[in-house]
Amino acid sequence: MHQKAAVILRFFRQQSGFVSGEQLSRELGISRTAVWKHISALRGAGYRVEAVPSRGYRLLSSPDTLAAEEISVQLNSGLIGTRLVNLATTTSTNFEAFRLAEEGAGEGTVVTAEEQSKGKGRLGRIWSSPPGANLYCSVILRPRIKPFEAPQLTFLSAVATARAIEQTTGLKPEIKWPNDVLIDGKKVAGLLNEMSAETDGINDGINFVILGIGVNLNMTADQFPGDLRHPATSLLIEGGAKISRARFTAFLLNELDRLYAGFLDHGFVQVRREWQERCNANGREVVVSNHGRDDIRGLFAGIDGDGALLLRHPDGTIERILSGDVRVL
Ligand code: BT5
Repeated sequence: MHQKAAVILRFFRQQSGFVSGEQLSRELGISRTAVWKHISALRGAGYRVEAVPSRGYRLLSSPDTLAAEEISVQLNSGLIGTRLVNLATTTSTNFEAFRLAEEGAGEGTVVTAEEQSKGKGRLGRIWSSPPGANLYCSVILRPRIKPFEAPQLTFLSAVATARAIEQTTGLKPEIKWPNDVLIDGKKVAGLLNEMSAETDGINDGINFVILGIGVNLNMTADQFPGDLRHPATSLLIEGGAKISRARFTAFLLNELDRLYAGFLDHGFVQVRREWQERCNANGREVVVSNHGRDDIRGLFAGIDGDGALLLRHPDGTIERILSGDVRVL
């Protein structure tokens, strides 16, 4: 979006009601004809703007996009979202964010996309990403932690996503270890952490971490592929109301910002507590399947300080599990 058009939008939002063409032309230092051209461009981008000759312009509605201008006006974060990059289409926002991070993009940069042609799940799986329906975003972080601590950050995105769902819909999401957010047992969001690190054994450290977050917002039942591993849903299906994607994204980034600040100051303890409160498996019997190995059955006993799943066996011993799929029995 042209920078002047973005400024006009900001005026509309600060001043409810009409903004005169004369004021816009004065404040922006451009002619009334130029103002009119930017208004036309905004209309072309899906904004409904009323024009009344003696009064000026008034914003009636905004399109449901993830445009940076739409998200940033609703952000109150300190770090996350300081730079917002929205792509009309991309292979994967994680891939784009990784590339930007390698080129030096700053901590807190967020890449969103209207659609992904190769949305990534774990282990080479595909994340279904139809256009204009959902949130696909990737956040660049550069924490000074050790590579083995990086998985803890997935728990931040899970808690931030659960909070944002609660705040925007009133629905009660649950978190499933390690990276799913569920509503009523159905997957509504998936998280994918990726990292670039030095692991030479001497100066082990993280270059950056990409937090990939996919949330099904306005996806309809017919848009889900037929061969999903687990039942899936969207906030529209569960709550019956369309979600403003930009508003949801701003809520999510605001929460992630708070959680990340807390993580940097106090470590994993607080996030872990909230994550465990929101977990779907507390004290329940679960089966963990771990890619080719035999399924393991036991009682879910929470997560440890590294984020590993703790499974209690009938003889009382506790097993730490670092990866796998959990099913509550
Ligand atoms: C995940 O993988 O749940 C991680 C998904 C991360 C997606 C985000 S979107 C933004 C960012 N950019 C990316 O490219 N990725 C991240 P996993 O646990 O492996 O689950 C993948 C499985 O979930 C698939 O094999 C399908 O069975 C199912 N699935 C695919 N699309 C889905 C969807 N939209 N909603 C629910 N389930 C889905």
